[in-house]
Parts: sequence; structure tokens; C-alpha cells
Amino acid sequence: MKILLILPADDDWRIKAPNAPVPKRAMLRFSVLGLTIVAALTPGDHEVSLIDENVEFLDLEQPADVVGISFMTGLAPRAYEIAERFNQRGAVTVAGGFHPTLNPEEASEHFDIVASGQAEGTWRQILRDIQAGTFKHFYHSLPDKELSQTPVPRREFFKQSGKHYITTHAIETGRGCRHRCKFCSITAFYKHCHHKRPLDEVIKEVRDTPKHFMFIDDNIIADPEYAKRLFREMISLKKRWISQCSIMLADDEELLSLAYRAGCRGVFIGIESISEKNLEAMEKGFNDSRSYYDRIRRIRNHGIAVQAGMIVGLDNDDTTVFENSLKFLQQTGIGALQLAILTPQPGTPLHEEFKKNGRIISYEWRKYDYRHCVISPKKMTPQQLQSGADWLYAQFYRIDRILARSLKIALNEGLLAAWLSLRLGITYRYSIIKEGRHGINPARARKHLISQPAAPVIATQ
Ligand code: B12
Repeated sequence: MKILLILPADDDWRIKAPNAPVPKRAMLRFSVLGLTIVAALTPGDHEVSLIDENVEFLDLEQPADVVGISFMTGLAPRAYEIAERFNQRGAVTVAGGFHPTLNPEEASEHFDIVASGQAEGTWRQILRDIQAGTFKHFYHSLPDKELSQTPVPRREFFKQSGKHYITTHAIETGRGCRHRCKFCSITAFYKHCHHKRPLDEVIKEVRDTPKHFMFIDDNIIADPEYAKRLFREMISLKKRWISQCSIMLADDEELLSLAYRAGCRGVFIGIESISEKNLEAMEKGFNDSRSYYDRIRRIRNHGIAVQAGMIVGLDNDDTTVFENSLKFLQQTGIGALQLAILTPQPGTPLHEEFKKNGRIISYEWRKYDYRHCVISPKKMTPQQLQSGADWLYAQFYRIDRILARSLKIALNEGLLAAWLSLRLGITYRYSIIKEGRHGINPARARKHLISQPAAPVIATQ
């Protein structure tokens, strides 16, 4: 069969015509691991092609027998549009990834098949059933304790387009997370479990990878003993990599020094909030905000730069959260920021809570991209939250701040970390300018400067 795998992209960044230029934001694109794994699971007698709409034009008229689309919530409307177009032309459409896994009933209104959970346990069966004409509407699979059926992803699809990604070499050591943070989709998807890959398989993949790559894990130190064994084995390989982890990396001197010696030069950490009350309400009290300064310093002093994930709009946040967060980010020397406006993703406990309390003001999934305010916050208006988040982003990524930060990182963490921080900063700056969002600090602005409708519109679903 002719199988077409698609990663949709949102309106602002999609390639809308053949040969249209690709926006210069490689730093915000990583290899499309879910679909390259789906491709690798496909038996050789099928013909597979893969399109990432962020870097290539998708021709909706092209022939296909089966169309598989991977999508998160913000991209669901585009995924539904694509599926319906291919469906009208007789292709069998299959939905996979976070949004369909957490919202299978909704996805099934637009797709022939919803493959929840992991492709390793469903994809080959789906293809056999399509060929036999006996396919079902729902398939589901979650991993056993050990993730051992994961094939080596088919990265050859990126031969032409590889330059548009920070790396086409994303490697996983495990999936999922044991924590129960209320806002998190990972914990909802993997049902509070963490699954590791056999260490020798990971090492083999790392050996075959170029010098610079990325561990795509949500928490590379989820099992510290496993991580230490991995890092020890990696020292002689002389690779350089970045990843994500919890702030607990700072608490184990041996782990921290092994991570650096194994080639780690940057980590993304879910700092989330500088308010202890917020962390506790989200069941992420283990972060312990009082120790942030100390722990971030320890990580940085080991030559590892820190990118922070922060959320604004939590229940204890008032209009001062934006300038306080900016101050914190500056003082800790954090190299890059991924800011999220609190977004209760459908399928998480937080979504249910907000829905029950009538605090969701928009059910337009395209706005669930962490950049739009879709909730009614407790201690400010939705407009203040939106404007403050835009302001914080624009301030953090002011050109003088990007340069000063990168210089400090060059002196402390080293040149590679500084280069990453600089490129990421410039990419974010470019996005902010293109989107034209500069915001106003609501703690300092007179109310009328932030446009406000007469009353917030509470949406229903
Ligand atoms: C890389 C990544 C990206 C990349 C590209 C996405 C991609 N698919 O490659 C980029 C940088 C573009 C990106 C952007 C964003 N991302 Co993102 N991203 C990730 C990340 C870190 C890794 C994805 C990955 O490679 N996973 C490893 C692979 C193996 O797992 P997988 O993709 O789930 O695939 C498996 C199954 O889901 C299934 N499967 C997947 N697709 C398909 C398709 C078919 C046909 C089948 C059968 C099966 C199948 O099989 C695969 C193998 O088992 C995930 C976190 C995570 N752990 O997955 C977040 C994640 C997917 N992102 C998320 C979010 C929110 C965003 C952003 C909004 C965040 C932001 N502020 O930038 C934006 C989206 C912008 C928008 N318009 O909405 C959320 C999604 C939440 C949700 N409920 O939808 C996640 C879960 C992170 C999180 N902590 O919450 N992201």
C-alpha cells in the first residue's frame, strides 16, 4: 500500500506552497521521532513517505491508500482538515499521538482509525487489518515495563530537509513519568509510569549518531542509577548532547558530574513557577522553589546551561508574576525560556477541573499552543495574562539581554552552551517580531491600555 505519514503544522508556520521558503527557526524543530518510528515499524512491502508541514508543502491531492497523522492538541484542527480531505478521496486515515490518545472519541469523528498510545503495539496490526478490510475504529497500546520493541527510527527522510532542524538525531532512553503534575500530558498519556529502553540498545544508537544530538526524554534522570550507567558508558564516546530533566539533577553531585563528562551541555528544566503555593497546587511541590537559586547555580557551574520551562496564570499568580519571573530568570542566569500560559490540555486532570469550574474561555484547540490564554485566571483578567506573558517573552528575548546572557554563559558554561543560548534567543526573537506580540506589563500599565471586552466570555462544550 502507499502510506503517507504527516506531521501537521499550524497556520502561522506552515509551508503553504511548493518551494516556499522555510522559516528560519531550526532551533525550534527536532526530528519527528513518532512518525520515523511508525515508518520503521512498517513492513517493507509498503511504500512509505513522510511530510512535516513545518518544512515541506503537503499536496492534499497526492495519491495515498493510508494516511497516518501524528498530532498534539494545538494541531488537532489542522489534522482534522487534512484527514477529511484524504478521506473524501478514499484513503484510510489513522490518528496517533497525544491528542488522539487523550481524546479518542473526538478524534474518531474525523478519522477512520484512532491508534491510542504507542505505535509499537498497534501499527502492524492496523496495516494487516486495513489490507484484510477488517479494521476497527480504535486500537490501543501502552508499553510493558521495559520498552524493547522500539525500532531504530527511519531518519533517512531528512536527507534533504535535515538542515531545517536543530537535529534530526533525537534519541530516547525512556518514556513517561512517575510524577502526577496536574497540568501534564505526559503523565496522563503514560498513566504515571516511566518505561526504560534496554541500555545496550540506547548505547548502540548513540554510537551510530553524529557527535551532536539530543535525548528527547522528558526526564533523562527519571531513574538516576540507569542514567549513571548510561553516562559512564558514554564518556569514551565523546558526544555532545542536550536533554530535559527535573531540577533534581542538581541534588546528586555524582550524577551531575557524570552528565557533563558524558557530553551534556544543556538541559530543559520544568521550573514552572517561583511560587511554592502554585507548585503545591499543581502537585509539583518536589521542585521546591526556595532552592532554585542554589540548584541552578550548581548545574551551571558544572558546565551545563539551563533552559527553563515556566508557566504563568496559575492560581497564585497576580499581575506581578511577570516582572518577578523576569527578575528570577535574570538573576539565575538561565540561558533560554519556554514560557507557557497555563493551558489545561484536554485529557488531563487540570482540564476536567477547569471545565467543572467554568473557567475555560475557549475550546478552540488551535489556541492550545501555550501562547494563547484560554482560561479565566484567578487573580487577573485573561487580557492581563495574555499581555503579561507576551511582555515577559519579549523582555526576556530583548537583543541586549540575549547577547549579555550568551556572553556570561560562554564564560561560565562554555562556548557550545553559549552558542545554543544565542541561536535559541535569536530564533525566539524572530518569532516574537513575526507574530508582533510585545505585550504590556499589567502590573505597571493603566488598566485601559490592555484592551478588555465588557465581560469574559465563558465557553461551553
Ligand atoms: C519533539 C516535540 C515537539 C516538536 C515536534 C513534535 C513532533 N511530533 O515531533 C516541536 C518542537 C515542533 C513541538 C512543538 C510543541 N509542542 Co511538543 N513535544 C515534543 C516532545 C518533547 C517529543 C515528541 C517525541 O518525539 N516523542 C517521542 C515519540 C516516540 O513519541 P510520540 O511522538 O508520542 O509517538 C509515539 C506515539 O504517540 C505514537 N504515535 C505518534 N504519532 C503517531 C501516528 C500514527 C499514525 C500512529 C499509528 C501512532 C503514532 O507512536 C509513537 C511511537 O510509540 C513531546 C513530549 C513527548 N514525550 O512526546 C512534546 C509534546 C508532544 N509537545 C507538546 C506541546 C504542548 C507543544 C507545544 C504547544 C509547546 C510549545 N510551547 O512549543 C508546541 C506545539 C505548537 C502548536 N502549534 O500547537 C505536548 C503535547 C500536549 C498535548 N496534549 O497535546 C507534549 C506532550 C509535551 C508536554 N510535556 O506536554 N513539540
